[in-house]
Amino acid sequence: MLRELTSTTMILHWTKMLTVFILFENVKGWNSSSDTVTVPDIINLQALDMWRLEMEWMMNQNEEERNQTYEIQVGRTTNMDIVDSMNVSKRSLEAVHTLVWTSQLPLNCVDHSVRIRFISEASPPSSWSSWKTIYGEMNLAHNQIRLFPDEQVLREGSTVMFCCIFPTETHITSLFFGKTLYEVINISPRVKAIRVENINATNSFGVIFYHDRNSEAAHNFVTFPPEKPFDFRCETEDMRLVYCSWKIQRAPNLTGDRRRKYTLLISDSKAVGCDVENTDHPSCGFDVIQQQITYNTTLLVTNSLGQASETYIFNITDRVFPVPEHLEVTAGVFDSLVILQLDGCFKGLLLICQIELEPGGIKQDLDKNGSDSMQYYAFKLQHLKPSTQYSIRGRCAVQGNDWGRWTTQRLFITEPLVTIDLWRQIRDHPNRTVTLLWKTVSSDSELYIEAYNGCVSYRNTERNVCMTITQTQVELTRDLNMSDITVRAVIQSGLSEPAHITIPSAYIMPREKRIMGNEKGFQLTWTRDSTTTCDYIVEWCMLGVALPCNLQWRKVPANQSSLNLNAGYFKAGVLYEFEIYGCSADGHRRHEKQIGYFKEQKPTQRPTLYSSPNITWSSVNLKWSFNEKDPSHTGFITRYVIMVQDDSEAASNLSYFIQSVDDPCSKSWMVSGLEEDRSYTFQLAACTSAGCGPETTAVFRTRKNFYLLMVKVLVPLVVLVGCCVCLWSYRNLIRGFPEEAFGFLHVKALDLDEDLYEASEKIHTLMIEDCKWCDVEILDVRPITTEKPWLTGAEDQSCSFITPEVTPPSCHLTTDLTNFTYVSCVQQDLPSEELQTEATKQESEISGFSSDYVTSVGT
Ligand SMILES: *[C@@H]1O[C@H](CO)[C@@H](O)[C@H](O)[C@H]1NC(C)=O
Ligand SMILES: *[C@@H]1O[C@H](CO)[C@@H](O)[C@H](O)[C@H]1NC(C)=O
Ligand SMILES: *[C@@H]1O[C@H](CO)[C@@H](O)[C@H](O)[C@H]1NC(C)=O
Ligand SMILES: *[C@@H]1O[C@H](CO)[C@@H](O)[C@H](O)[C@H]1NC(C)=O
Ligand SMILES: *[C@@H]1O[C@H](CO)[C@@H](O)[C@H](O)[C@H]1NC(C)=O
Ligand SMILES: *[C@@H]1O[C@H](CO)[C@@H](O)[C@H](O)[C@H]1NC(C)=O
Ligand SMILES: *[C@@H]1O[C@H](CO)[C@@H](O)[C@H](O)[C@H]1NC(C)=O
Ligand SMILES: *[C@@H]1O[C@H](CO)[C@@H](O)[C@H](O)[C@H]1NC(C)=O
Ligand SMILES: *[C@@H]1O[C@H](CO)[C@@H](O)[C@H](O)[C@H]1NC(C)=O
Ligand SMILES: *[C@@H]1O[C@H](CO)[C@@H](O)[C@H](O)[C@H]1NC(C)=O
Ligand SMILES: CC(=O)N[C@H]1CO[C@H](CO)[C@@H](O)[C@@H]1O
Repeated sequence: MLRELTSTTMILHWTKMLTVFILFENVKGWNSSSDTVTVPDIINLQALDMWRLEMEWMMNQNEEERNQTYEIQVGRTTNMDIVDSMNVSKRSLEAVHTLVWTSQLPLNCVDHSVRIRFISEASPPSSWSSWKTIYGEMNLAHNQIRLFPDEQVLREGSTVMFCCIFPTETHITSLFFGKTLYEVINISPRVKAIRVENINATNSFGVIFYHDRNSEAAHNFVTFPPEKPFDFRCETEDMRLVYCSWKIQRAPNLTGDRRRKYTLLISDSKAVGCDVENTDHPSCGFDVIQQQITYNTTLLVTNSLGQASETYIFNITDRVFPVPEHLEVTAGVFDSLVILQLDGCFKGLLLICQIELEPGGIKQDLDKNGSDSMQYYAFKLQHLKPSTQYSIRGRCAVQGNDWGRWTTQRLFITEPLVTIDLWRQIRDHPNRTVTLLWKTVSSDSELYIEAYNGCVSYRNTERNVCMTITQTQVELTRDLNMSDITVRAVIQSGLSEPAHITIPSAYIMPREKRIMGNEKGFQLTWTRDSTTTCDYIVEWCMLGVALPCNLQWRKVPANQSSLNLNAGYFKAGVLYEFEIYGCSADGHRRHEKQIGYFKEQKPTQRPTLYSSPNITWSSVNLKWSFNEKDPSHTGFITRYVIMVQDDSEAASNLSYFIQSVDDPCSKSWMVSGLEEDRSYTFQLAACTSAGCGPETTAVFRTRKNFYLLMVKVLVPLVVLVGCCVCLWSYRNLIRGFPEEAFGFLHVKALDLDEDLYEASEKIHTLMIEDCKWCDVEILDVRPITTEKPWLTGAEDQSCSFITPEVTPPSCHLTTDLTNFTYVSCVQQDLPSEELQTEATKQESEISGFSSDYVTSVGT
C-alpha cells in the first residue's frame, strides 16, 4: 500500500515537474521570439599550452550578415573571480567562432572558467551562457607542493605569474624568482602566486622559482623569438655543394633542445635541416641540383617563441668561387714548380687561376676551360734565390666573377746552390794516378753534403764509370788517359750542378822559376799561353814538410796572367811550389812551375865536411857534402861561408879570415896561403839570403914542407959543390979572386925559396872544383866531369835537380834526400817550347831528367 502510495506520489510529482518545464519553455520561447536574442553556446574549451586557452562557440544562425559582438568573461577559482572581460566582434556567417585567450597565470595553477553573451546594438545583451571550466592541478598528494610554470621557455620582456599549489596544512609565506623575493598574491586558499614583470633573457642554465619551505624549485628559460637573418648569401666552390651563410643580430642564448632551428627551403626541392654549430658564422649547405641554374632559397629560423625567414634568389653561375684543393711546390735552386689542383664540376665555365709569391709579389695567371674532373694548373717560378724561404698561395675564379678564396699560404725553401771547384793532381810514377780534389761552396752554410757522385768517361773507349764518394777527394788508379771527369754533390733534391775536368794524356815538366814572396804574400805572374782557352789554374803546395802538402788551387780567367795570393796562406821558411796550368779543350796542361819562399830564414842544416881532405904544407882542400836543393831548407841556399882560424898560440887575432863560396853547387874550396905544419880550425856554414846557418867545425894541420927543406939544404950544397968543382978546375985561373965573389950564394938561396913557393902553388890546381862532386852518389848518370861547371843563371841561379828514374817519388822527401842530385845547366836549359811541341818525340830522350818532381798528397 505504502509502496503504491509512494509510487503514485512520485508520478504526480514528475507530472507537475513536466508541466512546469513545458510552461517555462513556452514562456522562454515567447520571450526569445519576441526579442530575437539567443544565448551563445560554448562548444569547446581547451588549453593550448600552459597559458593559452582556446574557446569555441556557436550562435544560432542569424540571417543578418553583419558583425556580431560578444562579451566574454574569464573567471578564476571556484569563486569565479573575474580576471578578464572582453568584447569581440565576429562575422555572423562563421558557424563556429574561436578565441584564444592568454593568461598571465599558468592555467595549471587554478580553475579557469569562461562565459559568453551576445551583445546586440538593437536589443539588450543576451543572458550569459553557463560557465565552462578548465581545471587546474590542485589535486595534490599529501604534502606535495607544485610550482608553475616549470621547464618552460618564456618570452623575454613579458609579464609572467608564477604560482605555487600547496596542501592546506602547509604554510607558504614567501616566493622567490631568481634571487628576488616577490610580493605574494593569494589566488585561492591553496594557491599563491607572484607576478614578475618584464622578465630578462637567461643564459642556457635558465632561472629558478622557489618557495621558502623546502628546496623544491621550478626551472624555466627566458629567450626571445628569432630575428630575421641578414646578409643571407649562397655560393659554391666546386659546383657540387652550395653553401649558404647569413648573419644574425643577436646571438641565441639557449642551447640543446631549446635552441633555434634553421631550415633551408629550396624551390622545387626538399627542405634541408641545418645543424648550425658555429653561431658566429652560421652556414648550411645543400647539393647542387643538376641542370638548375636559378635557385630560390629561403632560410627559416624557428624557436618555441616564433620564427623568421629570409629569401635569396640567385643564378648559380654567378655564385661560383672555385677554391684550389691543393697547392704543391717542387722547389729547385733558382726556379720552382707550383701546381694548383682544382676539383669540381666546372664544365662549360672558363676558369682562371693565379698564384702569388712572397717576397717578390710575383703574380701569374693561367686560364683553362673548366672540366668535371681534377684539373692541374702548373706555374713555373723563375729567378729565385737559392736557400731562401718563400711563401706561395693561389686562388681561382670563373671568368667574370670575383676571385675565390686564397689557399692557405704554403712556405717552401729553395734548394741550396752547391758549386764544386774541382781539381786534380796527377802523378806519373810509378804508375799514373790521378787524385781528384774538390771544394764545395753552398748557399746554405748549414748544408752537410754526405756524398758525391763522381763519373769518369774515357774518351777512347766511351766507357763511363760512376761511383759514390763520401770524402772531398778520391784517388783514381785506373788508366785515366784522356778522360772526362764529372763530380756532383748528392743533395736532398738530387744532384747538384756538375763540375767537369779533363785528364790529359801528355804530361810535361815545365821549367822551374824561382820567385820570392813579400809581406803581402806572393805576386805570381806567368807568360801568356796562346793555347789556353778556358782559364788558368794555379795550384800550390808546401814542399819539404811533413805531409799532407795541403794542395790548394785557384782559378784565374784566361785573360789574366797574374795572381796575388794573400800572405795569410803562407808560412815563413817553407818552400812553396806553384804550378800554373792552362786549360784547353783537352783539359789542363802544365804551363809554368815556380817555387819560392814567402820569407826566407837562416838554414837549419849544417854541411858535412869530409874528414880527410887533401892537405899540403900551405893549403887545405876542403870538401863537404850538402844537399842545397833539399826542399826542407828554410830558404834558397845561395853560398857557403868558410872561416879559417890559426890555432897556434903565436897567432894573433889577425890570423883569422872568412871565405865565401858563392856557388851553392860548389862543394869544395881550396884554402891556401896557410903556414906549414900548423893547426887550423875550419868552420863551414850554408847561407840563405836571410843569413847563415849552423857551422860544421873541423881541425886540420898543414904538412911539413920537406921539399923546401931539402932544397934549402941541397941547393946551396950543390952550388957549393959545383963551385968547388969549378974552383977546382979553374983553381989556377981564379987564384987571386976576391972573396966577395961568392956573396950571391946567400942571396940566391933566399930568392929560390920564394920561387919554389910560387912553383908549388902552380903545380896545384887552385880552381874551384867542378860540380862533379855533387854527383858522388849517382850510380847511373853519365860522367860529366869534363864539363865546365854550371854556375848561376840569370833567373835560375841554382842547379836543377831531378829524381833519378830508379827512385820512386816519395811522399817522404826528407828521408830520401840522397837520391836527389844535380844535373848540368846544359840539360836544364833545353827550351821548354820545343819540349812541349815535340813532346812525344822527345819524351824518351828527355825522360832521363824531365821527370816530374811530385810532392805526394796525403792520402
Ligand atoms: C520575458 O520578457 C520579459 C520582458 O521582456 C522579462 O521580464 C521576462 O523575464 C522574460 N521571461 C523569461 C522567462 O525570460
Ligand atoms: C566585422 O568584423 C571584422 C573582423 O572580425 C572587421 O574586419 C570588419 O570591419 C567588421 N565589419 C563591420 C561592418 O563592422
Ligand atoms: C562590452 O560592451 C558592452 C555594451 O556595449 C559594455 O557595456 C561593456 O563595458 C563592454 N566591455 C568591455 C570589456 O569593453
Ligand atoms: C632584468 O635586468 C635588469 C637589469 O639587469 C634588472 O634591473 C631587472 O630587475 C631584471 N628583471 C627581472 C625581472 O629580473
Ligand atoms: C621563392 O620561394 C618562396 C617560398 O618558397 C616564395 O614565396 C617566393 O615567391 C619564391 N620567389 C620566386 C621569385 O620564385
Ligand atoms: C645566369 O648567369 C649567366 C651569367 O651571368 C647568364 O649567362 C645566364 O643567362 C643566367 N641564367 C639565368 C637563368 O638567369
Ligand atoms: C675554351 O674552349 C673554347 C671552345 O671550346 C676555345 O675556343 C678556347 O680557346 C678554350 N680556352 C682555353 C683557355 O682553353
Ligand atoms: C804499376 O802498373 C803495373 C802494370 O800495370 C803493375 O804491375 C804494378 O803493380 C803497378 N804498380 C803499382 C805500385 O801500382
Ligand atoms: C793514352 O792514349 C793514347 C791514345 O789515346 C795512347 O797513344 C797512349 O799510349 C795512352 N797512354 C797510356 C799511358 O795509356
Ligand atoms: C887528393 O888529390 C889527388 C890529386 O889531385 C886526388 O887524386 C885525390 O883523389 C885527392 N883526394 C881527396 C880525398 O880529395
Ligand atoms: C648561451 C648564451 O649566449 N646565453 C646568453 C643568453 O642571453 C643572455 C642575455 O642576453 C646572456 O647573458 C647569455 O650569455
